[in-house]
Amino acid sequence: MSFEEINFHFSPAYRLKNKYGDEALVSLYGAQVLSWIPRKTQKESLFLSPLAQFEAGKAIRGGIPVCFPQFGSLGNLPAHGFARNRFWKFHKIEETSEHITLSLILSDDVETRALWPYTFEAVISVTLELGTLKTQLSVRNADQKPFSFTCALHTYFNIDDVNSVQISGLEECSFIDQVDQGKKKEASWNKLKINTEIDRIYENGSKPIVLQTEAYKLVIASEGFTDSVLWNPWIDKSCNLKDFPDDGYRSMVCIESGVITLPIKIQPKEQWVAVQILSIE
Ligand code: TA6
Repeated sequence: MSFEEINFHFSPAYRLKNKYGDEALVSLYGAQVLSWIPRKTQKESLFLSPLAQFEAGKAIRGGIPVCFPQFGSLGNLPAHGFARNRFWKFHKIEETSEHITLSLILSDDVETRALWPYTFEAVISVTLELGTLKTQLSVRNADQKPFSFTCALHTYFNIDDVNSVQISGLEECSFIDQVDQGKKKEASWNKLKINTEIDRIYENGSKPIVLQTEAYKLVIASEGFTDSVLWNPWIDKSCNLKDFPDDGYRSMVCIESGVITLPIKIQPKEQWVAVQILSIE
């Protein structure tokens, strides 16, 4: 196992390696996983935009952005909340013979309280095992009053070609179609094809999703997350994102684990935990 702190653009970052040769890179800024290279494929599994902006206050386009305490524009905070636009703090590193876990912590401060008037502690724990990357989000209510939040691990996957990727596990789930006025739609029951902008919030519980590309088969499982988001910006939106290549839609798909449709409410001193488990088969 190895753990190395490096400078990555404007932020400290931590390079994790396990004894099998799996590697991950996690930035202190946003507590964002930026790279995961399983030994089994020796390929980058996560998409990181070549035009990503590495500037304090801006979200890094790619990897696993942490959306907290708000998903998307479902509230009056900046899009996807503030957690991905702030420097977290190193919390701890834990190692066993089989895995290495890095934990980073974000607590409230005068800026966050001006946006979201609560005292909290959020911890992101990234665990690297053989062929598996676990990303756990825990939120503790350190306030005297209850608070509610929505969240997601907005994971960008690297794919060879959007025309050949296959996604299964969502066929039976109803979804909210964000590109059709947020209409609730019934299960499509057929193989998912991405050939236009797709932005769907599936209430799929913790049912695993399988992403099959030409290079690898990846299972996206979770515990504690109740919804999954499927997003590909396609052509027009790609051209309108300045931190994203015009043809970037061909090489990525976001499959995100979150709690979106039914906000989480925690009482003072309570803690909520959920984990996304990515496994290469
Ligand atoms: O997760 C899908 C989504 O909510 C899309 O609607 C799109 O806005 C995407 O997130 C990216 O959001 P961002 O704020 O990172 O540009």
